[in-house]
Formats: sequence, C-alpha cells, structure tokens
Amino acid sequence: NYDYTIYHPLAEISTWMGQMVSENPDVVTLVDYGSTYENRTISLLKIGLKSDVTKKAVWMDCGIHAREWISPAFCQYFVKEILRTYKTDSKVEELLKNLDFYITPVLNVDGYLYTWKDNTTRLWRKTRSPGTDGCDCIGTDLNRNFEANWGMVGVSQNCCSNVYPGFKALSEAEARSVVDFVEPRKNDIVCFFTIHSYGQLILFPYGHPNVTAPNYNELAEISQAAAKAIKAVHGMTYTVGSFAEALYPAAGSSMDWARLIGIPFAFTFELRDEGSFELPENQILPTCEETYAGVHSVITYVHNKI
Ligand code: 0X9
Ligand code: ZN
Repeated sequence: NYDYTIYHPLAEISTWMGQMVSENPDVVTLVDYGSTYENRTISLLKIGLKSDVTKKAVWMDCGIHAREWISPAFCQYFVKEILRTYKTDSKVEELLKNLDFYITPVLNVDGYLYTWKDNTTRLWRKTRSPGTDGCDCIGTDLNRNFEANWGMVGVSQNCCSNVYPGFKALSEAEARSVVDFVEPRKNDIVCFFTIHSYGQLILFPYGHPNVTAPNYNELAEISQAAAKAIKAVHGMTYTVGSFAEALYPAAGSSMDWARLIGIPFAFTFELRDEGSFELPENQILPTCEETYAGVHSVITYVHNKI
C-alpha cells in the first residue's frame, strides 16, 4: 500500500500512476502529453466518469519547481482522495459527474529527479536545460517561461538566476507541453490550479502589477473562502491576494497565462510552511488535508457556476 506520508522519488511516483490506472480502469487514464529537455515523458492522470459529452474540466499541476516536494505529494494525495470518496460521498460524486480532472503530479521531471540526486542538489528549482550561448549555467524558471508579459517583471536575464525566464517565452519543453495540452481544451478547462511551496498563500492573477483580472473580486472571494476552509482543518493561516500584491510581481507564470487565454478561475497555492522548501515529512499529511479542503472549496464554487 502506497505511503502518502513520505516523499517519493520519481520512479515510485511513475509506478504509482500506473497503479492508479490499473486499480481504477473505469475512471483513470494515463496521458503522456510531452517530454522534458532530458527526454523524459511528462504524464498526467485524467480522472473522469465515462460520458458521451465533453465535460468541463479542472487542471492541476504539481512540481513545476523541483525542490517543492510537498507539491507532488499533494497531487498524489488529491488523486487518492477523489478516487476514495467519489463512490461514497455524494458531493464528490456530483463533482465527478460534471467535471473531468487533469492532474500532473510532476511537471518538472528532470528537475525533480535532480533534487533526489544528493544533498548538494536538493534545493534545485529550475529545469535542467542549458542557458543561452555564452552562459555556463543550467536551467530556466518554468514559472517565468510562459507567455504572459514574459520577461517584464520579477525576472533576471542572468541565466544563473533562479528566476531566469529563458531566452524566449516557451523556450522550455515542459512549458510547451502544458500549452500544447491546455490550449486546445481551453474552452473546457474552467479551473486551473498550480501547486507550489512555500508561504501559505492563495494567489490569483495577475502577477504583473499593472494588470487586473476582469473577475478580480470573484477570484478574491473564492480564495478567501478557500483560506477559511483551510483554517478549519488544522488552524493554519493562508494569506490571499493577487500574485503581485500578496507576494511579489512576477511575469510569465503558468497561472497568468491560463487566465490570459480565458480560463476564468486560475490559482497558485503556496503550501506550508512559512520558511522552507524542506517541509518535514510529519507535516505532509496535515498539509495535504488542509489543502484538499481549500481546493475542494474552490472546485465546489466552480461546479455550481458551470
Ligand atoms: O516565484 C514563484 O514562481 C512562486 N513562488 S515560489 O516560491 N513557489 O517559487 C510564486 C509565483 C507567484 N508570484 C507572483 N506572480 N508574484
Ligand atoms: Zn514554486
């Protein structure tokens, strides 16, 4: 039986994905939708009840930043919980009747693998592709590489920086994979979650300080409700705001891109804690429990609106 209270290396997560499919063949499909710079496959799990019509859908990606290990741990917990509850909890069943879920447990596959190499690589954040000509550093920040005011704020053109946005928008295979999957389905995907750590924040578009989302007030309300749902579980405080106001301005994030292409509900969750990417394993379960409550709150709102 899979242990959801520890961090898992990439190979175990891959095996786990296969198990989810074989244990739930009617509801879970494995979709390989891209490959990384180092030619590894990027996969997601589609959770959806059989249907003749195309349903609206929810996107969730984890592990955009390699060192944020709680993020892939949450995606796995989320899949497990949905699959456990949809048969017995009529609310979850209702959600699944009307919504498909596309869940990527690890997007930055090369980076995640690298953080498991040894003690010196544990805090790697970026991809593993080389910088431009004349720079010796490796890696682009995937969360600065999307087409959303690319390169404008919160980035560094120094390719050694942790917020290097790449030599052009979508220079990274991993970002292109997301775009190639989501863009053709943008009318169906109504809700976009990207899961990070740390900071205990619920962020919504935009990360560029001079742009305001047309549904800013609604996004703020949904986020406040999610923060309240999170607090009810273990008493943890999550701060709510647009990227630019709650954290720091940052252009080129996947969330901003999702909102820009017309996905109405887009969120970045920054999970526990408030000071470290190395969240102790004894906090995995409580963090997943509260985050599930927050995400569930958002999805319930979205479901009632579609
Ligand atoms: O900097 C990031 O990409 C995110 N924080 S993290 O510590 N997980 O790297 C925050 C992205 C959202 N921030 C803004 N757009 N301000
Ligand atoms: Zn992050």
